[in-house]
Amino acid sequence: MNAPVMQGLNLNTPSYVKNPKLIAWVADMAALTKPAAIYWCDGSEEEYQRLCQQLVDGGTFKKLNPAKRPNSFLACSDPSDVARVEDRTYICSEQKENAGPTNNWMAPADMRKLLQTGKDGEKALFDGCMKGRTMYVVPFSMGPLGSHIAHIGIELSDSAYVAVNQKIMTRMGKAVYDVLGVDGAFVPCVHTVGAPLEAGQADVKWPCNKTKYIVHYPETREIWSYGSGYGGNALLGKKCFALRIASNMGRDEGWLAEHMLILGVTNPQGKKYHVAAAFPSACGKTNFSMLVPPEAGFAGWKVTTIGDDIAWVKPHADGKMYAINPEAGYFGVAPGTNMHTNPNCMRSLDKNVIFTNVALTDDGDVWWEGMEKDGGGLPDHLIDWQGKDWTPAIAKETGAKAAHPNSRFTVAATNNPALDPEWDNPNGVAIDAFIFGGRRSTTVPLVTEARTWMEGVYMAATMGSETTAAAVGQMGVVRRDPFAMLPFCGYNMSDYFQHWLDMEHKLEESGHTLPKIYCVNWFRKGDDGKFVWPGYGDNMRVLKWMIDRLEGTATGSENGFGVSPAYAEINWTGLDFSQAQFDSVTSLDKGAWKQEFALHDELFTQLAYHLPKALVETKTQLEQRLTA
Ligand code: SAT
Ligand code: MN
Repeated sequence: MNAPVMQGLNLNTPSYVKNPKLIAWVADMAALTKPAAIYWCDGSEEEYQRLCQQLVDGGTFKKLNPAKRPNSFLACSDPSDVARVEDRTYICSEQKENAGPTNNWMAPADMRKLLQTGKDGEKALFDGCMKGRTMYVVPFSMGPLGSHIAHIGIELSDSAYVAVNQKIMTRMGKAVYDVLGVDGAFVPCVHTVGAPLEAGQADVKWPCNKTKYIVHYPETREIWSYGSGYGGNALLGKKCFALRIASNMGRDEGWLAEHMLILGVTNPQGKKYHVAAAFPSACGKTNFSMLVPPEAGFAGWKVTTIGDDIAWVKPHADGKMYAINPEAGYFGVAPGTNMHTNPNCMRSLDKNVIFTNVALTDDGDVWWEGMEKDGGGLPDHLIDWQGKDWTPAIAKETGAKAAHPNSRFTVAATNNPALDPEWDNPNGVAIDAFIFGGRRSTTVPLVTEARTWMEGVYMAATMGSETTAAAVGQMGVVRRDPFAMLPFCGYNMSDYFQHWLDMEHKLEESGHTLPKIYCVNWFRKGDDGKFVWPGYGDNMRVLKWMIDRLEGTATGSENGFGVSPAYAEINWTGLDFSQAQFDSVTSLDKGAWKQEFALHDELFTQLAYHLPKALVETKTQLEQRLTA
């Protein structure tokens, strides 16, 4: 152990931590936040069990019935702290233009006053914010340890809930320090629930603060998070690092940090393809990444998961784009998950899971809306996510949900029976196709292949989606969500478009055929307001058409937007889906597209600064083809 650095507080630095910059930073942060103790996580199983028990003792965790859900826990948050807070999320670049019109911005100097140094006699938010609490030092690698694509972060947090979640979500532990060495680089991430404890004051089970700040300094690659203990606000490796900070790294270094699942799809002949797909939060990325092909008509086809939420994609000297999943676990949406929608996920959740904001059954297990479809029907009685009694009668009368719509499970990737053998390969997997999809009840067809890289980038850039419960705010309104990155792109969105356009030339130089780009929409609704496309496992039918296109066996037809399948090109074995139904999910309505292009115009007006001219030209061409 090193000698104490701070007055009155022992840093307790373990001897295996040898990075002076890291040690000095921890000392500085301890001096600012004034925790009662510092604990360096080693990532061991023993430590995980000990911290979970501590969370049980403190009331944050409830241990589930080990006969039903071994080694699993339920946490229920403060009702005000249930999702990402986009209006409290800031990109503090030196120049406002570099954050762009889609991000909240404050000058870094002003933000530092607010968070760190104080101003006009007012105390800084982080000053003493960890009083009475333990500061956990959480070392993690985003990506396989030591991979040339991976990066290291260190999260300082006063939440043990964060420490145990990070153990599942990242490669967390001692071994990170071996990679970091004496002078390795790391992304400093400081997180506090913003609820200091005065001497003798009892803690609450989910401490948080009404005031919230989720702050990124892209130039210095720092993350500061205040006031929330939930998901992407607090598990800083995820959206804050792996997307907002990493997108900045990617722009500077020539790679991509994307809100994408990665899957492997193997045909009956054993040939394997890799696909990366972007959808907004809570639009089925986890389901798609764990897809089980229909039994009938797809014998020998196999889908395997590499990642369910984030992809780091790097062009390689061999002319291909290689992707890794920087995460090591899944923080997925529970409601709607069942044996029909995602059997692999249900099996992943058998044991060793942390659940947040789902309901508790009378026999000490968990429940959420959608589980009734697995044969059991509705349970007679539950304790809902807010600790209140729930019965089918109460639900009918009040509409109360047993589980919060953004309730989540945290589970290790290794629990997934469909885990791809390459998921941990430090070199990543070569991507054959990118898919972009939004949640649109009208207008956007089931599947379209972009004719060119340029048109694919256009489709992704102008993507719209109906909002979900994953972020605080109104649900179900269509907003533009370029590349499903609207809340996650850590720099100017128009520069990000240009970065994507530049990839074409990077790869062309090495003589490679680029990945194909597809636009999909599983969510078209009929006149009855119901989804027409069955989705889930049946999305395999669309995926197979894409593979046929890659192999050159499907011709498709040009529809102005791009290339779409003919009805006869889709394998319909085992599904009763008529030509008329197919037409209703693939049709292009001229009137609707006129309105759609007006929305693209609005987006382009908002993004006018640095907007690539090529996108505006592409719009003119597509508009002529689609609405003429
Ligand atoms: O809260 S998270 O950002 O982790 C999940 C999501 O919104 O996609
Ligand atoms: Mn996500």
